[in-house]
Amino acid sequence: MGTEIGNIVILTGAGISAESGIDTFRDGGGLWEQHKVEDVATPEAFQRDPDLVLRFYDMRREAIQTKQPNPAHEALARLEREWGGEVLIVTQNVDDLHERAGAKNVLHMHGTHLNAWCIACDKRSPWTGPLIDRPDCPACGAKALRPDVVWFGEMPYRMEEIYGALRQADLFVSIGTSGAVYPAAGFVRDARQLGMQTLELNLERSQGSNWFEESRLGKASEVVPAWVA
Ligand code: BJW
Repeated sequence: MGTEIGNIVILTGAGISAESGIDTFRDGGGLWEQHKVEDVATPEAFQRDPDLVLRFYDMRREAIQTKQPNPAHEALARLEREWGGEVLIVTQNVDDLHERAGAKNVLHMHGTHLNAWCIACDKRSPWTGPLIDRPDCPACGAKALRPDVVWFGEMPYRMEEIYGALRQADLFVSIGTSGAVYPAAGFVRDARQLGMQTLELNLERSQGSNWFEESRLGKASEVVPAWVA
């Protein structure tokens, strides 16, 4: 990587965790092949069939706790520690593998599996167990906990902070995301309009690939450490 770069915003998606054994959403065998997205990842689905949605998220919450960060997560944590400028990792992932690799400056724009959100009192609580049996909210006692993740039609978290960081950044890097879901898929256009350098690291060209000045294709566990080195 060149040394002229100051601040970096890195967007990550499911592809960075694929080699840790966490399914992506849209690849062959990905999560959406087993469950139609509209059946599990919308507020309407949760109203219609809460048991289906809670079971789907309970299964994934349990699974991610058995997974480990891979060399791509570790390389980004090292970059964050050693880079002279600001490094912000904006992840669409609801796992905690960036943090477990040692990264500190991580923003979860689609929420996290490891929180429960009480729709009665609006508090978020750390949560590692199941939600299917309708446990009490630790804050108010209501049986009104849902996964603290962002579903289609809901506003992703901390958008002002993300756009603020993009305005201060010199380089935008996208890793392991298909570019199918907005507003994250639009960040590369914002970055270009702001005059930033843009780089994509992905197994294959993403939907917004033409917007990137450079694409390096390959497995995250190989291309990310090679870029950071
Ligand atoms: C590898 C690899 C390896 C594999 N190494 N690579 C236009 C503008 C704005 C909004 C919209 C719009 N059009 C439609 C919308 C609405 C909608 C949307 O985007 N729909 C699309 C389907 C078109 N968006 C929303 O509703 C969002 N809210 C919203 O827009 O609010 C209004 C608003 C507007 C403007 C500004 C601000 C707000 C909310 C979206 C919520 C998404 N939620 C989910 C579920 C989260 C909970 C859960 O985990 O269940 O988030 S959907 C799912 O997709 C999940 C992911 O974070 C997200 C992105 O998926 P990702 O990470 O890209 O995974 P994949 O599987 O798609 O791709 C993996 C990639 O990795 C592939 O490219 C592989 O090749 C690669 N790969 N192995 C490297 N080893």
